[in-house]
Amino acid sequence: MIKNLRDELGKKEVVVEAWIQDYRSSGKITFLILRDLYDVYQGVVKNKKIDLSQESFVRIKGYLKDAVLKSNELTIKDKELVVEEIEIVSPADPLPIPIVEKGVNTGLDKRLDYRYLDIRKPSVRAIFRIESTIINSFRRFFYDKGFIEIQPPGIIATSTEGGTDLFPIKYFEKKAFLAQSPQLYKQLGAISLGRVFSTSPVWRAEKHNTTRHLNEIRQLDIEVAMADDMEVMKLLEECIQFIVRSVKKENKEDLGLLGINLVVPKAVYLSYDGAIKELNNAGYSILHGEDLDPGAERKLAELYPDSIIFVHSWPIELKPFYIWPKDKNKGISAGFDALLNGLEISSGGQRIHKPEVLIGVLKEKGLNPENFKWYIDAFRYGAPPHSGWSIGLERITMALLRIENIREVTLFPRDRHRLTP
Ligand code: AMO
Repeated sequence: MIKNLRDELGKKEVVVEAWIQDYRSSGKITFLILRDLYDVYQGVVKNKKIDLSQESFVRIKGYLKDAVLKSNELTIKDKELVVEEIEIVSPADPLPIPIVEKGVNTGLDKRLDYRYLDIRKPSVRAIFRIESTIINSFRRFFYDKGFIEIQPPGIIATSTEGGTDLFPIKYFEKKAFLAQSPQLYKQLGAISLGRVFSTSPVWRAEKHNTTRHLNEIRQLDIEVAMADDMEVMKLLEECIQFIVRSVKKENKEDLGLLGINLVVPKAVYLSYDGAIKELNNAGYSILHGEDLDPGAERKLAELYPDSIIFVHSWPIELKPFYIWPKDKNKGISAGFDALLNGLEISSGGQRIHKPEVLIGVLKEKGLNPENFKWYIDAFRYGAPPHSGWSIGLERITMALLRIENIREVTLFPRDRHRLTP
């Protein structure tokens, strides 16, 4: 385990391990900028010739002249570590990208080529520490409510969200696909286990290359028996508020580093009809029957700042085949989306739990019920009504941290052109 400086505070003689973020020599003195998992601080080497390079990993024996830990944050102004012995544990070759951005910033594409180095930057690491809190607090929220965490399959036989955006794979003598959602399996979990959640990677072969879409994402899903769309929207509201409170509490330093002041969002509930009316009244022209485009999502965020905006009761034709037709005469479904800071972060709804309704909707949507026989049959044995939703992990991270490009919040993004590292 890395010996961080703050673990050693209070001792006369310290042993620390760190990366050499930078160094400069002046006469017989060498100044080191050292970085460990928590802090960046200065080391001073006197009368020693050492072979240094940026980002080499070193072990140092020395003593602190004047380090103080203030509210969990090491103040390094005027504080220094006097180096008595230094061992280069792992030397670094010349760096292909700078770890400290000075003046000109490296382009995102180049940074992603060397992502394993890029994530050494404190501001980049802060993003992934926050993302870790997001997943963890999602888990904690539902685990504490008695939900069961399930592990849905990643290889599937049928499309869940529509047929065109699946990655086909060869599965021995059969054709299979990478899962684009745990959707059908979490439903089967809920109708027998009651209340389930999952965190899983999913793959979508969407060709468009945008700042908000990737081909591999992580989804935080829930599915609840005997709950309707309104009840699971309330759970989503409370879950997001819990996540934000957790990040505020557990990632104070990271948020400070990123300059983000997080506000626990309130919730606003709009029907699809209502949202379309409000948008048009606010001068954003959009037709009834159209999906909300990014501009419409941003406009709603302007109208309701610092809010989770739920848009519910969507037209049946705009929602997937498994969504319950709430009012067939009016053409309204029990599907919803949730927007945060101008971005869709989640969607969900009540599901169809009756085989004959499911067969009808599949046909209406031009899908062949034969391909879904195993799924339809699962509802023939006392399947309770059920509802759920899915949060895109990268999307909620972007929305909370107000980051424009989804690649920034993805450790090793997979997009139309990128498959390495
Ligand atoms: P949907 O397809 O809307 O619904 O996905 C749910 C959430 O996942 C995120 N998301 C994406 N993020 C980045 N790139 C993509 N290509 C991408 N696709 C989706 C979004 C989105 O809101 N099975 C349903 C959910 C349900 O009904 O429970 C589903 O997957 O944040």
